[in-house]
Amino acid sequence: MKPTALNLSPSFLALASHATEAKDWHMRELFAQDPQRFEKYSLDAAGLFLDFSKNRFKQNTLTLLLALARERGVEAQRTAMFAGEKINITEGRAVLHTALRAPHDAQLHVDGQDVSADVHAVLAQMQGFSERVRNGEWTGHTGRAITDIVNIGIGGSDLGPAMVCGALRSYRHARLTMHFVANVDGHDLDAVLAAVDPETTLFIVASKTFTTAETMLNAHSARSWFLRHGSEKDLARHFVAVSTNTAGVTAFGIDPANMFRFWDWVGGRYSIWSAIGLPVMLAIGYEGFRAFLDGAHGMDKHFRTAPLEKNMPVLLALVGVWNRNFLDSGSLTIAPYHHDLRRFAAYLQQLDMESNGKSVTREGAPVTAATGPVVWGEIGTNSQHAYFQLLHQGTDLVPVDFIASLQPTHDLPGHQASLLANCFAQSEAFMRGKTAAEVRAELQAQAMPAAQIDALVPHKVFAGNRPSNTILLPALTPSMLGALIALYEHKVFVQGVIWDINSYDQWGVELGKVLAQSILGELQGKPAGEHDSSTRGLIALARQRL
Ligand code: G6Q
Repeated sequence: MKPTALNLSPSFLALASHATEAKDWHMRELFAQDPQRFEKYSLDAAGLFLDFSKNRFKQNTLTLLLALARERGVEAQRTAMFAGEKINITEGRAVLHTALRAPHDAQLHVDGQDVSADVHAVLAQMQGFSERVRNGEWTGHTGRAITDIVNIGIGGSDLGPAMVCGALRSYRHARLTMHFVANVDGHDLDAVLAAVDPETTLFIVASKTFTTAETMLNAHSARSWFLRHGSEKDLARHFVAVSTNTAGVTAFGIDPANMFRFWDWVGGRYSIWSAIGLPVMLAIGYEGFRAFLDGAHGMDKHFRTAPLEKNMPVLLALVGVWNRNFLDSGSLTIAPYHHDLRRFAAYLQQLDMESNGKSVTREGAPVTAATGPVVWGEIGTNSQHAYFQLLHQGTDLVPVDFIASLQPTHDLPGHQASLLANCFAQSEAFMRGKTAAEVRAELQAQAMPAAQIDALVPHKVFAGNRPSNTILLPALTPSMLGALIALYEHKVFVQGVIWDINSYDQWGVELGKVLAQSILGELQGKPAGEHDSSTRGLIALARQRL
């Protein structure tokens, strides 16, 4: 049955009318009116803590949002995803990243394939290989142990392992340094090659399709670089692949015995849990990787079984829908207050924007309400000294997700308390703001002349009432990082269901994969094609230099 257009659904209409009242609420008052607001609007799940009380809503807002989730079929779609139904309708695929982190005894068959057995067979292969590299048994061609691992991949085959290896830096093997090359810009690979030794470097060519132009060019260049130092027969000790394309891997010259498989039901941006996570297992070991998977599985269990009103990914998603569709916020800032999470915003940017950056419904009709926000961000406290100004006093409403861990993995005195103090102070300031009376009192206490105070007050007033969530981890462990990523994956899923879009295709990315091909030919000497004058002029300029 065709679903009702979102903007005509009863709960959406009720929320739209409710939002006209909400325009007059200030969170200061909401907190003053309800001393239990924090207790009511915060929860624990899978080891994480979420405080969503600093958003502009009342209990009846939440009731309406939960009704919207039910009306849009979140529960049924959740069941369909976990059961391996082909919810990625434009590609005819199941969406089963949750199966990658399920325990050994989980039973799941899709199209006659024993998904669980396949997943655990590859995990065992990864374990055997990573243990040999880590204990020095797997050596380079001259018998020296591996010291550097270079992952060559892009998008989903780069951002996940790069972010997770950075985040779990303090758990890494002391001998192994991880490098990530994604960009077709040769400066990326060049910088890495300048820093590594061909005798002790292992390249992982990571590509689901094994056809992505950037990755193939980088892999071929790395291969040529290696062959200046070693011979063809030595390649097997220095190149392994992660892919779904055995023929492509073999054609490149990588022994299929050194290939780690995954499957078309693993989307690129959801692939960190698959063999794409091989750099993570090499860096932190099998046990660490298993803990990472288990942490995510803990969040899966919570998401799958908790009632919607006590379900962390659902509540995070609903607050996001409220901000996006009813308070007109166009973007979401991610502010991790943990230095090792410095690629986290970039990771979430892909997860969220590639999934929910869509403007037609699952049935192919234009959407009738705004979909995914622009997701961006940087670590705190650095971001406070850069763009937080606009978040405090600019004209756009930009909700913030603060993410912090209570325990650090360093033992430098004083830093952690200072970091957390900043994180909590910012969320308080976004919520409270500062009134003209408060500013005036502050300036009077400094004995400033009245005329000067009058001139300064408007500049120093903060409206406040700016929404934020705070997510706390006990510590940034493999397991808690797994839970955190899974939280956002399910949040994105819930929003996609509410907006009735396919969160699992990415035609925009596919377009990018073919667009440059014809111009590349022209830059390399083929006759110029049909272009506008700007593109023609740029190609001509570049041809003079290439
Ligand atoms: C992710 C996207 C995209 C993809 C890259 C790399 O969901 O599909 O980012 O991961 O384009 O693709 P390959 O792994 O096939 O090289």
